[in-house]
Amino acid sequence: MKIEAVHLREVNMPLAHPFETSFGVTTGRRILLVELICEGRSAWGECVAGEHPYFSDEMIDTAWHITETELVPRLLAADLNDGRDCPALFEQVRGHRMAKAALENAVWELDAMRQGIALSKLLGGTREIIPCGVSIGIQPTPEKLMQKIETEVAAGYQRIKLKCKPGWDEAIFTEARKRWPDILMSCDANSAYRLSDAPRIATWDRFNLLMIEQPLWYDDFYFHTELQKQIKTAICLDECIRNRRDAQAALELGSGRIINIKVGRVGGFTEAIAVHDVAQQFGVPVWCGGMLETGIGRAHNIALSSLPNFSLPGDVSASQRYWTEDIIAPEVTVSASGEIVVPTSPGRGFEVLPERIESLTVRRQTLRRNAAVSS
Ligand code: OSB
Ligand code: MG
Repeated sequence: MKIEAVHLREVNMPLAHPFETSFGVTTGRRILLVELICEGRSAWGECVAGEHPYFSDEMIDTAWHITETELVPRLLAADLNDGRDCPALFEQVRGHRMAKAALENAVWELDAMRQGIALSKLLGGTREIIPCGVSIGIQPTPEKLMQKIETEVAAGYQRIKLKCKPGWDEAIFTEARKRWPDILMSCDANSAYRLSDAPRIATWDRFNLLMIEQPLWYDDFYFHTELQKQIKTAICLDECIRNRRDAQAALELGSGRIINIKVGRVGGFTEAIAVHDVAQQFGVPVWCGGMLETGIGRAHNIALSSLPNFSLPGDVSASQRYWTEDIIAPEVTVSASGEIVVPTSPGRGFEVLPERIESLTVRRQTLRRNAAVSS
C-alpha cells in the first residue's frame, strides 16, 4: 500500500455534558482526525490526545506537530504491507504514541477495507457482541451523581465506574452502595492518591469494588505494587501501561491485577494486541478504555474489544452520551442489556459523515506523496 495523501483536520465538538476527572474538567473536545487516501479508498484515524497534557504528556497541538513533521513524511515514503509495519516505521520518533496510533489505526482500517473484511476480524477479534460499562465524571453534588448512576443502570450498562479524588470518594461510594449493593462498580482516581493514603484506601475493600483504576502516579509501577499488597481490591492500571514491556513488568511486579487498554495510549493496534496477549498469558483480564472519542475512535475501540481477553465491560458506550450528533452513521448504540453489536461489514463498519466533519473542522492540512505540502 502506497498512501497517496494524508489529510489532517482538527474538529471542535462540544460535549453533551461536561466531564470532570481528578485532573480537570472537559466541556468540549478539540480532536485531530487523520484521513489516508490510497487507491480510491479513504480510511480514518482519531488521535485521542487531549486539549491539555494532563492525562499524559501528549496534547492535540504536540500530536499535530509530530504527525505533520515526523510521522506523515515517513508514511508517505513507505510501501506498507499492513498496519503492523507502522511501529518500525515510526520507531525513530520516541513517545508520541497517541499521534502514532491515529495513523497506524487508519492503516489497519485501510487494510480491512482493501481485504473486504471487518476491522475486528483483521485484529483477531472473536466476539460478536461486547459488554459495556460507563465512566461517570465527578459531579457538582452527590445527589447529581446518584441520578446519573440511576440513568446508566436503567439504560442497562453492565459496570459503573466512578471518577474519584480525595474528598470525592468514600462518601459517594457509601451512598452508591447503599442504593445499589450488587452492581459491578469501580473507581478511577487518575493518579490522585499517594502511597501514604494506603491505610485509607484499604478500608475501601468494604465497598466490593471490581477495581481501583490508577490510584497512584501516572508513571509508576513500584508504589502500585506496595499499595496492591496492602489492599484486597484489584488495582487496574491505565496511564502507566505504555507498551507490552510495561504490561509484563507491571504484572510480574504485582502492580495490579487488571489492565485498561487504550489503543492511543499504547501507540496503535499492533501494541494494543501485544498488551492484550501479555495480559492473557498472565491470566489477567483486560478491558477497553475510552478517551471521549468521536465515532471514528469509538468504532476502532469496538473492533479492539472483540478480542478474546477483553472479558470485562469496557468504557465504550453510546455516541449519544457524548455528542448531540456524532460524525458516523449509524451512531453507536447500546442494547438494553448493555451490549454493542460488533459490525461485520468491511472496514470500521460505520459510515463517516464528511459533511458533518467538514462543518466541525477548524484547521486542516494535506500532505501528498512526492509533493510539496499544500493546504
Ligand atoms: O482515565 O479512563 C480515563 C476520559 C479522559 C481521560 C481519561 C479517562 C477518561 C474516561 C472516560 O474515563 C472514558 C470514556 O467514557 O470515554
Ligand atoms: Mg483511567
